[in-house]
Amino acid sequence: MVNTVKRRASLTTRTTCTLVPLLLIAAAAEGQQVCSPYEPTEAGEVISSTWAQPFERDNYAFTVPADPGGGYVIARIETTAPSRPQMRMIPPSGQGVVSQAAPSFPGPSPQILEVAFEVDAGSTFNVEIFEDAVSSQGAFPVPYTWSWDFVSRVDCYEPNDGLPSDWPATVAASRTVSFDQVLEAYSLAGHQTYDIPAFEAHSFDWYDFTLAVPTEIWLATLSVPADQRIRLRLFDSVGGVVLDQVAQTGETAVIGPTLLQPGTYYFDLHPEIRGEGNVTLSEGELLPDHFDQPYRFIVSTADPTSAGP
Ligand SMILES: [Ca+2]
Repeated sequence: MVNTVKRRASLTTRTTCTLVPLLLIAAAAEGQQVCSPYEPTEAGEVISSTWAQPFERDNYAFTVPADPGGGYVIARIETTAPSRPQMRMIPPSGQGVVSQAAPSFPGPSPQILEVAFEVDAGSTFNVEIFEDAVSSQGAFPVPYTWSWDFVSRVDCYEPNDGLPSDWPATVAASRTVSFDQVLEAYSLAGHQTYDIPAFEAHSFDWYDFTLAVPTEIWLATLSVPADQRIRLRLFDSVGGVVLDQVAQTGETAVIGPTLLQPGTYYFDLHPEIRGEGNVTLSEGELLPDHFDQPYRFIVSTADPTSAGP
């Protein structure tokens, strides 16, 4: 096969994360981090090649930029009918495939297969592009073009992962947040294997705050992706659960007021229902809401649901 490879600008849309002033209302524990803004990285390729014979499989690989929040990849393959394209995206673990899909057959020409799937920072995917042996021998070589585009989702709090059962290592990467500010992050988690399990470290987001005096606190999600059911839990400094609330799918949660004594507290926002991790756009599936919609939350010293002054 002879490949032509072109770099192109991705479909990335620019987002900005909520900046947190470094001057915190309460003292942050030593060594803890706050929001770290970064610019989204654009990445993608367009590759044209041919299958020389039926069943031919061409192998490729790509590496997602190391943007801490990760994002998603849209991969697309186009060929002339009746050749039927298939692709496999093999995640870092090498176990299983992110997608193995083909358009309906017989379909229109060109035959297009387009998928989207969540990716972690810096992940490398092996790619297989193959012909489904639909065309007659005389039709070869059959040209095809495939592409991938990375859509970065800026999350200035990532990486802030950890499994609750690993306490205290759980909160080693926790991010310190300010009071009374609307904060924004994404609940994307990339494919390390075929699935994105709900109970893996990288499916959790950890935050913390420290109180110098007894304070009434509200914890709330202000908006969440429509396809996720997000759990909000507050822990004390040694990992004891103080508060725990699971909203309905797509609905926000408010906990408070709760009178908390001085000390450091940790909380996590975790999708108990994650939504789809990959979809086939060329089959009419839509991008899952959590691919493009962040969740917004607040740690408030006043009722965040009441009208402001
Ligand atoms: Ca996280």
